[in-house]
Amino acid sequence: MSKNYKRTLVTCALPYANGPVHIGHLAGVYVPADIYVRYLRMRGEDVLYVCGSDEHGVPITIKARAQGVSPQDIVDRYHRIIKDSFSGLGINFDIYSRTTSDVHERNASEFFRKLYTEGKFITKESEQYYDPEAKTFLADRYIVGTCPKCGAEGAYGDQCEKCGSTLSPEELIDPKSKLSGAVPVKKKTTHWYLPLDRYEKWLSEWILDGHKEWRSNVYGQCKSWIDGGLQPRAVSRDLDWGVPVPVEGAEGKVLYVWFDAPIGYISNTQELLPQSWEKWWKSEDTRLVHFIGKDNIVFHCIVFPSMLKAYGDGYILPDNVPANEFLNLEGDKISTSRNWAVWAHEYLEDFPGKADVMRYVLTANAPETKDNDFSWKDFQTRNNSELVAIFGNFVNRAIVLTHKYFEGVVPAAGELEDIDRETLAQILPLRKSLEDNISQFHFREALKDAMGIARVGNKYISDAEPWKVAKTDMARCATILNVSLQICADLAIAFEPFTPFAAEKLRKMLGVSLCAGTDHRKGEQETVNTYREGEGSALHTVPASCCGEAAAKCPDCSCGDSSVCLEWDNLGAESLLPAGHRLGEAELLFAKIEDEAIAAQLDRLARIKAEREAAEAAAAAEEAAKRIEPQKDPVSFDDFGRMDIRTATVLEAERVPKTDKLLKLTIDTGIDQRTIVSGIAEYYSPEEMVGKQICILANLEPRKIRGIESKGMILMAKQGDGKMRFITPAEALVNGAVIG
Ligand code: B3M
Ligand code: ZN
Repeated sequence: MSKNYKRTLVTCALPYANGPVHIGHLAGVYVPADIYVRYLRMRGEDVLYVCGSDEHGVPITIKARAQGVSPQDIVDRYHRIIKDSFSGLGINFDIYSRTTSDVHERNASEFFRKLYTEGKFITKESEQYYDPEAKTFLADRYIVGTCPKCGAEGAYGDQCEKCGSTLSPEELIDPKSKLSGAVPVKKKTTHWYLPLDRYEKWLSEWILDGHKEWRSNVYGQCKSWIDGGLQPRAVSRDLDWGVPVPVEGAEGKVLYVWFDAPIGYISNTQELLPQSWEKWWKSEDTRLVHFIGKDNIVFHCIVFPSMLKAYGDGYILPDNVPANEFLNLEGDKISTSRNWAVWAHEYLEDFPGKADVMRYVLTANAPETKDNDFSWKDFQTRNNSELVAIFGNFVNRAIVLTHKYFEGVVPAAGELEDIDRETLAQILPLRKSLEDNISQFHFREALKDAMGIARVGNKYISDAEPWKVAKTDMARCATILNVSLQICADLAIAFEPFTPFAAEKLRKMLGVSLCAGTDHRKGEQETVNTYREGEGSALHTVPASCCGEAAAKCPDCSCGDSSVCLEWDNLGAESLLPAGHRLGEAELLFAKIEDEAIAAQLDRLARIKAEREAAEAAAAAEEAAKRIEPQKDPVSFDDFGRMDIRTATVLEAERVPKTDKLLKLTIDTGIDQRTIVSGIAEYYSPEEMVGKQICILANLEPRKIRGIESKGMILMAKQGDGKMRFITPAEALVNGAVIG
């Protein structure tokens, strides 16, 4: 950190409560943030970690309409699913609240009212898109059209899901109402705007001059927004779901969701720490870090800071905004609306006890500098070849062999040999690299460093082969296992931020506890070095003094069940586990993932893709069917009069050999029986045609088709989607009836 802060406030983008969270959200925002918070806490930092559901906005009201329920029903359902998903993945915020809370409504209203009263807004009458059928203004996602940036269909009025561009409804090509499908009309309405242009100079100094260290994708997006000239941004909407605009004459208007949601970070903090929240939001001793996805950069780097600047009162600004790019799934963009996602709650059901595996894989593939891809094959490979075969295998051999040869007690090491010293000497550099990488939000690289420790251990025990040495030199075997167990203890520390459940399990096997620093979930209580029961860290409440101890016995540790209390600074130190320390029982750290489990997931996606393609084809066909051929050039009445169109009945029908499209029909024209060859085999089987009364052009000059003389033509109606149907009289007529 560039400055000596006393505490760190970490916020995570508030997920919209219009659906569950998926692996794209986890990879983009929540797993990296959780790694960062766990790591800072282990370094003894005082961290507050807040998030909550974003419960306003049009996506929620659209879903409510579609399901015939209230928006509150939608947010209640998904708030619970999302909150449980985070907990199941070991993403343990100090508070996970919601923007329909009373505290937030009061807070957001007060925030708006202060800016309004102090004249920080401008009001503008403008023409907004209005749905004449649904009789409602079309804000944001109520309107869809073609994205002007990438040409994707179905772009929303505020954002294109395909390319991530932030849009305004006016930019959409061929806009349509999402509610009724009607073409929207423009209607006058008045709204309040935050004049971002007035903050342009200040933003340029604060970001472009002052935060060159921000990630290039974040810095670059801010630069292009600022260089492009900032425009006033609406902070209210004509909607009935949201925080009502708290001023006279604003009936039917609510705060724009992107005005109210970031204030949710402050509201969540106030809910948790009603007395002491301001030290987190209004003290220069607090470092604020926003974890978000790239589609939220402008709101967290331009809009929200401008709001805080306008509000004044000492609000701090983000010190960093490590926004990730997008994660794709099996080579295609993750999409809530297309159900092309791995939903967090479904993953936890399908892979019980494997929260760490997903955390690990999403970090290993994190889209930190560019979009990246998640594949189930890679998920299985990383679990089986890295977590099981290296990390788990190493730990298992070290612990099982200690039980086998030394009754589960850490044996004393004899004189270390070069291989022992060289092996142990690799840990500290890996720790240093891990620390540098996490501090720079390079979590992929940091995970490689942690995995590097496991590789070092695994190679050491494989080369040293204690199971062979035990046959002849038990003292040497003791040294090898002692060294191996020290590296296991290193892993129990290093992996706590990444795979907290496995790290906890490993600590249990090693018979140690962990000092994981402070948390604030208990609200205003005195900050203690709280050890959290069973939420990714088998920890117990201990007096603050405990964490001052190194890995030696922890005299005050109230956990009492462990002679060793690890902390970050023990990573790479000598003899974390003293000789004589008793281990816990050995158990598998990670289990193999079998092909069947992966196949089931790929089948699920294949079904979703097939259903989507069928729906898209049907929609395309429906669209195509409406495409009408332009009328042909005029013909004279005489020209038409020369065509002899008659009714006729099909007597026989058969496919023309070696063709896909031709039927040979024998028909009764009332004049004669004749053969017609017709290209209708794609639309009708021979059986379907026999007995049907059709209309034919009887005096079409005969012609040979595939060696068959065809005398006449069946009249067919063809839609824009290519669908063809023969024409038949409204009721049966005699064959030969003249059609004119
Ligand atoms: N609800 C998340 C999104 O755009 C949005 C974040 C709000 S953070 C204040 O998907
Ligand atoms: Zn686009």
